[in-house]
Amino acid sequence: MQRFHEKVVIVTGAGSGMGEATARRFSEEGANVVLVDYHAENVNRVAAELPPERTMVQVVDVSQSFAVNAMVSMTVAKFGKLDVIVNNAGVHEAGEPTEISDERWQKVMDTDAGGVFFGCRAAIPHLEKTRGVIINTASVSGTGGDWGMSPYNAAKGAVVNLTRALALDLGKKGIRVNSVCPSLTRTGMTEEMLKDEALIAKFKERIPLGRICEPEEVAAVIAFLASDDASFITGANIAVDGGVSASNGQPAQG
Ligand code: NAD
Ligand code: HBR
Repeated sequence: MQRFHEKVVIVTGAGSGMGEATARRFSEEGANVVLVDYHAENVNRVAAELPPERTMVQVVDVSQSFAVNAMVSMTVAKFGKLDVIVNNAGVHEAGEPTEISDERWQKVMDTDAGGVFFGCRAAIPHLEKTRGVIINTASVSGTGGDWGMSPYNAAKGAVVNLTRALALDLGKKGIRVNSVCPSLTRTGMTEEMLKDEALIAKFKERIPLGRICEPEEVAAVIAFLASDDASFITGANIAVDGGVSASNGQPAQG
């Protein structure tokens, strides 16, 4: 499929995990892709495997609004327009609430919530011209609480409701805004968790499909939401969770 031929797509957090898989997917489908990450080595490694004439790298910290504004301006300066922005970069902070320092709270809020808002805000004037699309990476952690993840839950909850609010504000401009809400996915963020076999067994018990998500499975949903196949979908927070959110929380019997 070449659904994104001549489209211009920004993907943040493209140096690893879901962002990497998403950048590769858009590139495979013909897009001009701007790969953004603050980890220069990783994002350059991913970009080196994509067609140079359709690929741009920007080393940006998405928690800094001036840098995000420049990211969008430089994209439009190079490719002439913007069709899609995927606000995906994120960090995870966990622990008992009393153990969370001001700095850790601020880091997750500034990156996971602030970075998403800054990306949306900078992109809007350009997306209005192309009747473009915003996709944010939220999480199942944005639609319900987790034990020991209060800062992350707060930040992802902000992304979920920001997605709804922006869909209201931008619908008349022809801009669609959606999010994906994955459950545990095999990426850099979860590398340590995935080594804990007892923990993963507990996760699998709670996932009706009985396995961990792969980053390419999230990328496929992001590509769908960015495509014309999703032309009447806006304000939706789409679970990509193997069925986790179908449960009311009671344990399996038998
Ligand atoms: P990852 O760590 O593999 O990738 C995240 C990327 O974002 C990294 O390359 C990192 O360098 C980059 N990044 C972090 N902070 C940044 C900043 N301030 N500026 C620019 N780049 C920054 O993790 P992932 O799981 O692929 O994470 C992608 C998104 O998916 C995140 O928003 C995460 O919260 C979300 N998510 C992850 C899971 C999971 O289980 N892995 C589940 C649900 C949602
Ligand atoms: C744990 C998983 O749901 C996440 C990091 O979002």
